[in-house]
Amino acid sequence: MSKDIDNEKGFSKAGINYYPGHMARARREIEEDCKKVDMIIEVLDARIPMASRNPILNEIIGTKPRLLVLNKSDLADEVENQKWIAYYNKRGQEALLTDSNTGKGIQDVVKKASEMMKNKIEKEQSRGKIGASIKAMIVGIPNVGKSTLINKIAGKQTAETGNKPGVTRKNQWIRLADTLQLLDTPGVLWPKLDNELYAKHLAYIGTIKDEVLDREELAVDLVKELLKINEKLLYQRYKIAEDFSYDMPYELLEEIGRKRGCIVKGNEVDYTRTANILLDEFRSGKIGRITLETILSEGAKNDGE
Ligand SMILES: Nc1nc2c(ncn2[C@@H]2O[C@H](COP(=O)(O)OP(=O)(O)OP(=O)(O)O)[C@@H](O)[C@H]2O)c(=O)[nH]1
Ligand SMILES: [Mg+2]
Repeated sequence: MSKDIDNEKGFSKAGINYYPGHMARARREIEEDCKKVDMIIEVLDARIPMASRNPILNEIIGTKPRLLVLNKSDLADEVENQKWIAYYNKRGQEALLTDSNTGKGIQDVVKKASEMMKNKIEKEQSRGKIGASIKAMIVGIPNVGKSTLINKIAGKQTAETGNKPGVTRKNQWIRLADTLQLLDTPGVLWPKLDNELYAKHLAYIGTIKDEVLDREELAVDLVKELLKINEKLLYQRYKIAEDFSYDMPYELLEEIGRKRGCIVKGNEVDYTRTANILLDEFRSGKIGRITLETILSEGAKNDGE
C-alpha cells in the first residue's frame, strides 16, 4: 500500500479512496452500539451541515430517536445557523445549535434529550425503576467536538479532546449523575465520495489529517469558495485593496502571502506558508463566521443524508 495513504480514514494525496472494509466495520460497530442506547445525538459542524452528516445513519438506526447538534456554531454565520434550525424543525427533526467551547446551548441538549425520552422515563418510573436514566450515543465525524460537548455537559474534563482529528480512540461511557449516560465514540468519516465539494469542505475545516492533503491546492480552492460566499471578509482580513485585480484565484493567494510577509528569496511568495496561514485562520474563525453550506446554495432537497 502506498505510504501516503491514511488507511484509517481512507484518504490519499491523489484524492479520496474508498475502503469498503473500513466502512463495513464502522457500520457494524454503530449497529452494535445502537442496541445499547435509547437515542442518538448526531453532532454536525454548523459550517458544513451537509458534508458532516452520516449518510447511512438513517438505515442503521431505524426509528431510534435522534437529536442533531450543530456544534461550532460560533464559527458559522449566525443567520445561516438559524435558517438550518428552522429547516430541520419544519421537517420534524429535532436540532440545536451549540458552542461547546463556551458551553452555549449545552443545557438545551440535556433538556431536549430528556424531553425526547420523557415517555420512556415515565414508563420505567411507573414500573418502580429508581434512577431511570437515558443512554445516548454521540456520533459524528472526527474533530467535530463530540468529546468537548460531553465534557461541557459533564462539567469536567472526562473525555480526551484535541485540535486534530482522531483523538478519541475507543468508545467510552460517561455517566452524568443518574439521569444521563453518554457514549463517546471515535469520529468516523463517512466518505461522501460521490461529492467532491463535500470532500473539500471536510478538508477545509480540518476533518482530514493534514499530512495527507496538498495544502496549497486546498488553499487555492478555499480562496475560490470564499470569494463566492463572502469576498469582503477575505479582503478585510488580509487588507487587500478593493481594486486589486487578478485573473486566477491563486493570484489572490499570492497577494495574501505578500500582505503577510511570506516572501522567500527572489521576492517570491512562499505558497506553503501562505496556505498554512489561510487554512489555520479559516479553521479558527479569524477570517469571520462563515457557513460553507447554506440551504439556498445547495437546495433544500438535499440535507446531506
Ligand atoms: N470554536 C469551537 N471549537 C470547538 C467547539 N467544540 C469543540 N471545539 C474544538 O474542536 C477540537 C476538537 O474537539 P474534540 O472534542 O476533540 O472533537 P471530537 O469530535 O471528539 O474528535 P475525535 O475524537 O477525533 O473524533 C478541539 O480543539 C476543541 O476545542 C465549538 O463549539 N467551537
Ligand atoms: Mg473525541
